[in-house]
Amino acid sequence: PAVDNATAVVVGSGYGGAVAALRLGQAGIRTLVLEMGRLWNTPGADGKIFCSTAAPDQRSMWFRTRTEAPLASFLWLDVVNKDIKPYPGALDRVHFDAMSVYVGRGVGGGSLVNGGMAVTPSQAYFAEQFPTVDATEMYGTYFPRARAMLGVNTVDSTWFESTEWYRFTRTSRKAATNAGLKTTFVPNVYDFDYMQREAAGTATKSALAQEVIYGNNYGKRSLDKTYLAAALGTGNVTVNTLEKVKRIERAADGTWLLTADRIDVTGTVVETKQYNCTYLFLGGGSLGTSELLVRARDTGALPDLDARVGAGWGTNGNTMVGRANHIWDTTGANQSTMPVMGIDDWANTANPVFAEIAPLPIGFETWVSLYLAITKNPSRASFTYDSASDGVKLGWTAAHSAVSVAMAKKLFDRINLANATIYRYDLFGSTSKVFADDFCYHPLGGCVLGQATDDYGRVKGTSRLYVTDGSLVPGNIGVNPFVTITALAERTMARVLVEDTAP
Ligand code: FAE
Repeated sequence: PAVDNATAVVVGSGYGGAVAALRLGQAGIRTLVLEMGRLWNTPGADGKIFCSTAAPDQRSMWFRTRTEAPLASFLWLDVVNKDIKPYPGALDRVHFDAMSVYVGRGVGGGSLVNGGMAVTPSQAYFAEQFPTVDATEMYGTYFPRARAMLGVNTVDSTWFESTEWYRFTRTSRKAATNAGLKTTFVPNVYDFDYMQREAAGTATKSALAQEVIYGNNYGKRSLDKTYLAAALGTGNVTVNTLEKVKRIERAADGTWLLTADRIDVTGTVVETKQYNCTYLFLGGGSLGTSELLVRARDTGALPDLDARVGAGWGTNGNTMVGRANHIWDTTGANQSTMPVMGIDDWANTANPVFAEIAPLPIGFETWVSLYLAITKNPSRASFTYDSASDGVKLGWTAAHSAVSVAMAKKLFDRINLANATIYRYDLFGSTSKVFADDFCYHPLGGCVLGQATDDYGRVKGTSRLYVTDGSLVPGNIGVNPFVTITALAERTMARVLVEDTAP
């Protein structure tokens, strides 16, 4: 095939990819972004770009015949999932042996489908996880830069205390307070002024219309509206969609050679393309980047990559759980999809947990308090190359997940005891499963900063190859990860543009 040229190529358009694209474009560097998902800017027959969780269609999930929502059932009935037509939908669930991982697909990556929670970790825990990074500089420069660019804001507390849309949060807060636990407001990138107008009936509903994991039609400042819009605005950045990078190798002249499959909306490969570039930035996320690098090392394309490429992977200690409230403690039929509060027990060194109070936005009273717990699970797993599938396997086991469950259980047993309440057994599939131990939203690691890369994301054992995404984070960051990923990418770009690309 003919080879297209760009000075820099960025693989993926999530947080890491979007930061790289903007800063390269601003530096006047001709940059091409390759994204395997589609661009979400065209309304379907119903006039909407994305579908809601209540009525999922082909736009919901990445090439599926049936949706695979995180809550598999309600009262043990499979009321949640629907048959759909295979299509490059916005949410993917990637299955490994003992863990499946939710990721976003499309221009904007995870920002299209996530809950928008924009949390900065405590400086002490950040320093513990990244001992070689100057934490003062991160908290003085790069975290504020990331938050400003991402459009982080916080719910108005007066409105929060009175609106029906956050009754579920207040009910969970009461239960936590009864157990002597601390709660804290969690910032978000969803525009809370817009949400208040939704509630007042003066704006089209999105967060208040069950839209979130399959995309938000309004209100959310996803990356296509922030970093990526600014990147395109530089005039130096182009984005090619529905192109999946398969292979990276070094050309004889030392430049990078990439091979990518272009698919159509049925998933058929319509073209195999080649690209040539001087600088290569990997922003395919923890799964995408780890797979590309492990494959490159273990097929011999880049044999000098560090042995730690593929290692240091974790789930951020994720586990979900539901509690049943008393009949008088209602959670409300109307629930905003954007979480705004967490139970913060991270300082409890015997059992650190940070649990987001999650909605169950299904339009009727359920008395369920749902939580996404982030636990300080120290388990780590590795990706290994699988030549039979030319893909990777992930060594995460059920025993690894059991550590997260045990930590979350300690916290929620405490809450149940203090409130004389019980768990819900009907939410996560046909068995009486209380804790969701088989999926996660926060894949982290696989190319850990300072291990498989230098302290700025430069991949060891080669040159002009950079990682800017969640694979840099060593398996756990104690809070929802995208602000950290964005801030680390800002730090890498500030350094690399000065030291590596100067003429
Ligand atoms: P990511 O955003 O996943 O972007 C990677 C991009 O690269 C994707 O668009 C891929 O399609 C693309 N790609 C991958 N491989 C290739 C390839 N070979 N060729 C071409 N393109 C490729 O990576 N985090 C929070 O902080 N707060 C939340 O509230 C939150 N809620 C979440 C809810 C859900 C349902 C999910 C799935 C995630 C949530 N997360 C949340 C996690 C967050 O979205 C995730 O950490 C970041 O998106 C990771 O950013 P990266 O840049 O690493």
